[in-house]
Amino acid sequence: MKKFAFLLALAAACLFAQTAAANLVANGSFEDGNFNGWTVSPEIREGVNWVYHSDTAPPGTEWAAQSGLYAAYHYGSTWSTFSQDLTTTEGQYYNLQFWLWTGGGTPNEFKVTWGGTTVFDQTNLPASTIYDNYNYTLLASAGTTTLTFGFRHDSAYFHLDSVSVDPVPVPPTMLLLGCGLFSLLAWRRVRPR
Ligand SMILES: [Ca+2]
Repeated sequence: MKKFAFLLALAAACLFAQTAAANLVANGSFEDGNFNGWTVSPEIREGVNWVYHSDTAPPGTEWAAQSGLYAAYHYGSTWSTFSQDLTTTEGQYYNLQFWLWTGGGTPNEFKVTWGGTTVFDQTNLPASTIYDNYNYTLLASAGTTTLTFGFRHDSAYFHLDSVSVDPVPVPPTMLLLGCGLFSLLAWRRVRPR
């Protein structure tokens, strides 16, 4: 009976372990009020690449943050990047999510890369009326994955906010199968001979 309880606890622990997940992106909502955690190229400078405090902007308007009080901004024809090295697990899928406001006007270009692979690259995006949500499921192929946002917006602003990268949970059926096999192996080891 004790062995049965042990195996039951083992299976429960196996299932519970799956629920732990955290955003890998440091300062993804820019609520530090700056670019802490990010590498910005070619420079951090107000009016080019900067973090803006939006408490005076009415919610839902262009100069409001998507979440919290701060968002990151790019303006101008200088190609600029915000990037961050993430600690990932090779073979693990991740959900990348972020929110972008496009000021409109041409030319503009917005590009996203994941470990050097282009996820999104579009020129002359139309003006936003609300922050647009972008969502991708991506596979990590190394222990470190660089996430990079690239911008050019000659006559208006890009606003980036609420960047998150979370491990994609294993599908429940696969998890149950894995836990079942693990418990079965444990059972074979502890059963009386
Ligand atoms: Ca924010």
